[in-house]
Amino acid sequence: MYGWTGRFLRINLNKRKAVAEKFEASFCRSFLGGRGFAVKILWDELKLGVDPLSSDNKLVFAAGPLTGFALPSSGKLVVAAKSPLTGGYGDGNVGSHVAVQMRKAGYDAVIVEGIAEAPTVLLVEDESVEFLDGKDVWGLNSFEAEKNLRGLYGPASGILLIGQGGENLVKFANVVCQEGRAGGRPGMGAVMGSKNLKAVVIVGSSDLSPAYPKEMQELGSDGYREVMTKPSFAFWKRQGTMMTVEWSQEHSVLPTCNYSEGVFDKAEAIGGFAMEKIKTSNRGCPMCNMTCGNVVRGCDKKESELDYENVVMLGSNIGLGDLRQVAALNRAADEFGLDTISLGNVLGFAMEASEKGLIKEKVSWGAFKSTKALIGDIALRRGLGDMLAEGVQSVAEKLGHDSNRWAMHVKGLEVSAYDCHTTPGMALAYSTSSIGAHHKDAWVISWEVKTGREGYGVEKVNKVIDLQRLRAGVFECLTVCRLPWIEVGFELDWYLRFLHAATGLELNWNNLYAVADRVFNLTRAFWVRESGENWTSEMDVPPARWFEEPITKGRFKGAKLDRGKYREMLQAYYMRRGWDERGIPRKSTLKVLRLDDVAKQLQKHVKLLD
Ligand code: PTT
Ligand code: SF4
Repeated sequence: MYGWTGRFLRINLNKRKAVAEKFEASFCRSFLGGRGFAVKILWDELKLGVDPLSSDNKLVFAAGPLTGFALPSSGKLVVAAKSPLTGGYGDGNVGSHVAVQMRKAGYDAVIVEGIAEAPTVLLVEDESVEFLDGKDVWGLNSFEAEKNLRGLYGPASGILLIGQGGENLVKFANVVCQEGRAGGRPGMGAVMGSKNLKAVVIVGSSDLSPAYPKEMQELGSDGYREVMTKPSFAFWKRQGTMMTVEWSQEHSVLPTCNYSEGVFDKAEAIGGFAMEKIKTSNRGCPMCNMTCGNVVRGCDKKESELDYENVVMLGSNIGLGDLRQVAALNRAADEFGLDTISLGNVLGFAMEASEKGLIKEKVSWGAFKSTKALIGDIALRRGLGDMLAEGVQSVAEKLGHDSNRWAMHVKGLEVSAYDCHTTPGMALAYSTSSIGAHHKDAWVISWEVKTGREGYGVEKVNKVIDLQRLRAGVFECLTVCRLPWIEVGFELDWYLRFLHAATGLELNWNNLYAVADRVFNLTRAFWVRESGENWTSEMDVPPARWFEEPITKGRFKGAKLDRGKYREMLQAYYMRRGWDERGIPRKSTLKVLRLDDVAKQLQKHVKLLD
């Protein structure tokens, strides 16, 4: 087998045991890697109804067949588990030296089981696995802990870790690394914390062997060169994802004050051009020449790496229009290891709840100092912070008074940084995403804004599915960064050529879409199995605010979504996916995708239609 190492490393923290396991070539062809491997492992191995923060949950770090080769933007992996935030399938994609080192150590994935007795650092050096005492780094923020570990294991080591947010089981804690890379929005950091695992350190020493080494080398250099010749490359290096702030403002989709508006009075002050004025350098993931992390100094004098989502959620969505202050909040989130999207969402919700008198604490829009203090309280679970650490769905359940109508989440995962009062297609993308309201599976909004945002027609459904195939399927299984394709127009066929050189397989797009559909349906099956007969199509409906409270500012003043039309669009989506009216895959759909065993299993928990 070429391309894949053909081995998983299974770690049992209770028993302090590590076993390398081989897997079959047919497994690779069916699930490809990354999210595909992760969801298959979790489907097969997790008991139904397992508590996500218990010893029985498993944390999977999975790479793809291109990871670690000298190919554009290929230094990423997927981190996955049953989510403590949503109760469903959860994952995230993070750029990290761990991705490269894990493959060089000879593994396509690391599966972590059980709970360590005391804080632990897992050290993997090729075949050697050690369970090190982690008490010196437990309690440190992620920057301090990483510096400490890097001092011990060298600059080339791969290190993925959690901050105090993960240690304290904040439901939206993520895993972080390299002072500004982060992933696993639905609480993957909390799962790691529940296992008493502060950090994973991997050092690998073997070279990966592709099927066609010469072809691989040539394609790699040609690919990097091609990326750099794209007309938008230079501007991308200047602003990265930050250019989207101005775009969102222009198109009235910039989340503002808990998604009550789509424009922000101070958008310019937190936009890409404002960022350029204070930018000091670029950082990025391994194997990437597009390095898009914009490093600035915040008002706390510390460095902070700015991306669109971070700035919007900790800026306009909480009414804060000072970029250096936003940068300081973002730095705090990275230090504590809290997902910035869910954090900004929870903070915006708390500000609105405070304004409406639903909580006694004063949490004001745009107030920097008290917000920074509240972030600390969330990470350390103090006072109001303890309640907010459970995520917006749970807080709304506690507060009542119809606050669930403006709790901005789908299936428990807080909405990312695009307001959908005027974009039904994006609302559908959020609502049908594999992990809850994340934009990663189908960022349809840019197409929708260009081609007509009013419609709820089948062309939008088709576009969402096409994007889900590519983004949720192909990119998350390959685990390579999708930004070269989206942002500078690096053509998709490069990935077929890369796959050929790496694996020796002549794969075409139909082959890859079949994998994507298989993985997407298996992910849906995971959610449905957990919910059983409680599963309904309501799970795929976006927050009530977008249907009930029109925006009051900007050129789309008065606009909101239409519930009846949304439901029709959702049914069209289900039909095209081969799912029934509840959004559950039909037996025939699972059969075509060679998931007959999944259908058999699922039928024990919910009635499947033919
Ligand atoms: C991703 C989500 C995003 S999406 C952002 S900014 W973005 C936030 N970044 C956070 C952060 O930073 N610190 C923090 N404490 N929490 C954060 N939460 C948010 O997490 C990221 C880039 C970006 S920047 C994007 S769009 C692309 N995402 C990709 C993806 O999902 N898949 C893929 N194959 N390629 C991608 N390329 C891009 O990667 P989640 P990163 Mg990310 C500081 O994690 O859970 O998937 O949520 O990993 O290495 O930081 O790169 O405007
Ligand atoms: Fe990482 Fe940005 Fe490069 Fe993608 S483009 S691999 S997110 S640095």
